[in-house]
Amino acid sequence: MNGRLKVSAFLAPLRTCFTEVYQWGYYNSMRHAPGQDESFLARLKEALETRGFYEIRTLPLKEVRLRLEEIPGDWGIPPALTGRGTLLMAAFPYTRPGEGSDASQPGDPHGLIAPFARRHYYQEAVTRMKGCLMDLGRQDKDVRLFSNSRLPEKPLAAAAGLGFYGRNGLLIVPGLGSRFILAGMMLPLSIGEASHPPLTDEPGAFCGSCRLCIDACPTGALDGFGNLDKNRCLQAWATEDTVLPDTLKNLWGKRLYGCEACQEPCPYNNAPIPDDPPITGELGSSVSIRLILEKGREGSLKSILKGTALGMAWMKPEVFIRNALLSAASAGEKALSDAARPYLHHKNRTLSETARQVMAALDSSD
Ligand code: B12
Ligand code: SF4
Ligand code: SF4
Repeated sequence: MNGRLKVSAFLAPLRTCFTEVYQWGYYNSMRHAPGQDESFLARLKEALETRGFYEIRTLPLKEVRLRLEEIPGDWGIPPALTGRGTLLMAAFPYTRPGEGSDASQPGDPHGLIAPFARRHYYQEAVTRMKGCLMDLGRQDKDVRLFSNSRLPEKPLAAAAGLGFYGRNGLLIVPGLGSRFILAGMMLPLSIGEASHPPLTDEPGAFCGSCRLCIDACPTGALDGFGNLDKNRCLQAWATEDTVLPDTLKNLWGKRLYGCEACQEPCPYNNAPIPDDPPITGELGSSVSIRLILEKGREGSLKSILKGTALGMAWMKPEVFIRNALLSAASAGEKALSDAARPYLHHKNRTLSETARQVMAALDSSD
C-alpha cells in the first residue's frame, strides 16, 4: 500500500493522454446546514438521472482520501482531494441501441471509430451536469466538474461504490456494464456519510471464472488482474506519433480510433442499453479512409474533426493520418494507393515510414 507517493508520479502518465478539465471552481464557504445539503444532493441526483446519467454515488472528500489510501498501487493523492466537500461520481452510457459499426461503401472503405469516441460524451456529460446545477439555482463556479481529467477517475468511482474493476481493467457498473464514461463533481457541500460502500477491493472479484476479455484482446495486453500493459494496448498507441512495431501493426485491423475488443465479449455488457437524446460532436461509427488521407494532405483535417471528441487539441493530426494509413492496409483496397502514395515523402517520419509499409501491403494484396 502506498497512497502517499508524490503527485508528480501520478500525473506523469496522464500528460500524454487526452485530458480535459472543464471547470476549476472556487470553494465558497459552506452555505448550508448538513441536512439542507443532503436534500440538495437528493434533488441533484434526481436531475442527473433525468438527464441520462445511469448511476450516481456521493461521498465526503475526507472519506475519499481514506478509501484511496487503502488501494494498492504507486500513486499519489491529488491536491484537489485534500479540501473539504463532497465528491459525486456518475456513469454516462456511451452505446446506442442498434448502432452499426462500418459504413464502408464499395471502393470507399472506412476506418472504425470505437463507440466511446463516436460523439463527444465527455463534453456532453459535463454540459449536462452544468445544466442540472443551473436548474437547481446553483452557479457552477461553486463546483468543480470533470471528465477525462487529471484526476484518477476510475479509483475515485470505485471508492465511491459506483462499480468494480473487471479483469479488463475497466470499471463495471452492475446493470450497465463497462460501456460508459465517468464524470464527476466536487461540491462545496457537507454530507454525513457516503451513499454506498465500495463494492470490492479486488479487481475481477465479480468476474467468476470468466476470462473472455483477456482472450479477446488481440495483443495480449491484459494480465488477468485488472492491469493493462500500455506498450501492447492498441488504444494507447492510437495517440502516439510513432511507427508501430510490426507485431502491433499486423493486429491493428480497420481501427481508426479506439479499441473495444476487451469489452465486446463481457457478459456484463449484455444489459439493455439505455436510450438517450442526441449527443454533441457526432463523428459516426466509421470515417472514409480516403477522405482522411485527402484532407490530411490539404492540411484541413480539423474541418471534419472540429467539435468531436477527436478535436485534435490532445492528438496531432499526423497520428490520425497514421491510423488511417494502417486502416487502409487492413482494408486491402488497392484503390487507396493513390491517396496513400503522397505520404511516402512526408516530412514526418511516422507518416513516410508507415506509408512505405502500407504501399507494400497494398501492392501485394489481390
Ligand atoms: C490514461 C488512460 C488510458 C490509457 C491507459 C489505461 C490504463 N488502464 O492504464 C489507455 C490509452 C490505454 C486507455 C484506454 C482505454 N480507456 Co482510458 N483513460 C485513461 C485516463 C485518462 C487515465 C487513467 C489512469 O491512468 N488513471 C490513474 C490510475 C491511478 O488509475 P487506474 O488506471 O485505475 O489504476 C489504479 C487502479 O488499478 C489501482 N488499483 C489496484 N487495485 C485496486 C483495487 C480497487 C478496489 C481500486 C479502486 C483500485 C485498484 O491501482 C492502479 C494504480 O497503480 C482515464 C481518465 C481518468 N482521468 O481517470 C481514462 C479512462 C480510464 N478510460 C476510459 C475508457 C473508456 C478507455 C477505453 C475503453 C477506450 C477505448 N475503447 O479505446 C480503453 C480501455 C482499455 C482498458 N482495457 O483499460 C474510461 C473508463 C470507463 C470505465 N468503464 O472504466 C476513463 C475513466 C475515461 C472516462 N472519463 O470515462 N485509457
Ligand atoms: S483496448 Fe484493445 S488492445 Fe487495449 S487492452 Fe483492450 S482489447 Fe487489448
Ligand atoms: S469479460 Fe469476463 S473477465 Fe472480463 S471483465 Fe467481463 S466478466 Fe470480467
